[in-house]
Amino acid sequence: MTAPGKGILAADESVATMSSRLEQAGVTATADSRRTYREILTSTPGLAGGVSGIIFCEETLAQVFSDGRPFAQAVRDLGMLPGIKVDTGAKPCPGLPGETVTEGLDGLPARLARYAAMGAAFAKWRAVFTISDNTPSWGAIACNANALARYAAACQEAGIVPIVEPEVLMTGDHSIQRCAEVTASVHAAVRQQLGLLRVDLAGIVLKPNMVIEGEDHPVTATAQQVAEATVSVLRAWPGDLAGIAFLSGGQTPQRATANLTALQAHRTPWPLTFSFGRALVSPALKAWRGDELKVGAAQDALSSHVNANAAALRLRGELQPA
Ligand code: 5MM
Repeated sequence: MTAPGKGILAADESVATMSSRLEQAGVTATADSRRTYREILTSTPGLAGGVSGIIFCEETLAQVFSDGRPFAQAVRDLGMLPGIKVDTGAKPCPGLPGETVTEGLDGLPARLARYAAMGAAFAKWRAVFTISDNTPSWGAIACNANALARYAAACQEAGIVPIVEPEVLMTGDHSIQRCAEVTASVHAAVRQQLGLLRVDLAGIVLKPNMVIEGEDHPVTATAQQVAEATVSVLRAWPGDLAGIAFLSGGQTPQRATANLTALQAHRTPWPLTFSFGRALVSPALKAWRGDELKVGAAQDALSSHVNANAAALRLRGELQPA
């Protein structure tokens, strides 16, 4: 999953999110249009050159390619690993108005056994934190960190590699410094809970947000500032973590790639790669719009963004100080 020069493609939008993105692109949302779109992405020629694994949602993992092969099998045949999002979404957190807790722990071991039998090699769980004057609260941080750790422990017992995704959203007008403080607090709680549940850090991939200003903040940080602030927060993680794969969080594809490039200039004990969703697939969806004559254009768009990010990873050796 953290092979040199490769990242992870996040194509695990929930049915609701995927449907709304398809409708916005002028495509009627059905189980089959969601399937077709995921097959177009997955079968992009040469994708395995820059992508080690693809995350799907449960619906896609249960679907088949147009030639009848289950998605998990087709992905493996193409030289990548199939993964599955196993949380059931961020839901209102009782007692904490306006905040969420990510659910999906009930029955998780049985579901993980089923996903493993369907061919899933890894899993993903995303906790979501919003920055405002009084959020995230310690309560929201604590219960989401505990759920992430329980999920990760269950994955390791099931022989599935967990991607642990604590996402501090870009929504808001906060500064990059405030994002750094909140991200550091969230990570500290996640590390503590992973430790309490004896999760083997060498067997997890952390999927964090980059440390970046809120989307309504008046000043846009440079890629070097984002990289510096991000690595400063991440240095609290021990060196035995298997790898760090960033989400894009609503950054433009160009900014996400520039920031990923700047991150490669920092010497770290773990690989710093990408697990982007929107920053990889948005241009492809825009190019496709449900038109079968545009499948090639959609795949070219995905390829070009995957290749740009994979190229950034290959700069690691060159950009780091000797
Ligand atoms: C692809 O989107 C994933 C699932 O979102 P929903 O369950 O809300 O539909 C999401 O978890 C994604 O994997 C991460 O947020 C990273 O995606 P971005 O677009 O932020 O890189």
